[in-house]
Amino acid sequence: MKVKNAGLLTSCPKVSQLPDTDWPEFAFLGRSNVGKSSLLNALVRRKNLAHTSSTPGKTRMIHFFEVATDVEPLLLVDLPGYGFARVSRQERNAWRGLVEGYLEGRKQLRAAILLQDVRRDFSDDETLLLDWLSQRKISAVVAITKADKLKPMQRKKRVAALRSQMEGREVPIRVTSSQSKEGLPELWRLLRDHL
Ligand SMILES: Nc1nc2c(ncn2[C@@H]2O[C@H](COP(=O)(O)OP(=O)(O)OP(=O)(O)O)[C@@H](O)[C@H]2O)c(=O)[nH]1
Ligand SMILES: [Mg+2]
Repeated sequence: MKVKNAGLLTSCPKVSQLPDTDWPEFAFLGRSNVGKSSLLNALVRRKNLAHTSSTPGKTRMIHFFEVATDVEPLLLVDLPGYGFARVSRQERNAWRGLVEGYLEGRKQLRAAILLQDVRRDFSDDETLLLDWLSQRKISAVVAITKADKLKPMQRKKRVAALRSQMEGREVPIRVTSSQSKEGLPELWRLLRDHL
């Protein structure tokens, strides 16, 4: 898929303010700092369209990016990350309300892309999210991020470990790096298959 143009459509702090659009959407979901905004930028080949953060967990809004492609227009959705330390129960509940509210009610959502750092194991956060999505019949894709951080042999081992941690869940996995750009055409192809 060729990206012709991309720009911010809107940023939403509340489920009640989601944009009333009907373009197909793909949402980036994952732990804070896993590389959601970076992957989104890399996919549309724009350096800092989605803001990457040196202060994890600052993103408390859902950002919608319009993307013109050679196939059809679509939206890429940058969701706030979870799992950073020292958040109150109230903040956790706010995250849950916003993200789950979006995912549950969004008819045009074609797939949720769950990101996972190649150097870390899946935690309950990720497996519970995958099961939550599956129960709601929301298609999920796993994008393993930051592949450039490991040498080929180590990476192979880590990807195999992550595959086995999926415990038979039938979710496609792509190995990516926003830095080296590897895996991005493969991820685009997978997304296109969900259009
Ligand atoms: N080496 C390398 N670093 C990456 C890659 N992707 C992201 N990073 C770095 O990881 C950090 C976090 O990236 P973000 O894209 O801001 O992560 P995020 O998931 O959007 O974080 P939140 O918005 O806080 O939830 C930044 O310092 C990025 O430069 C990658 O593929 N390779
Ligand atoms: Mg981000």
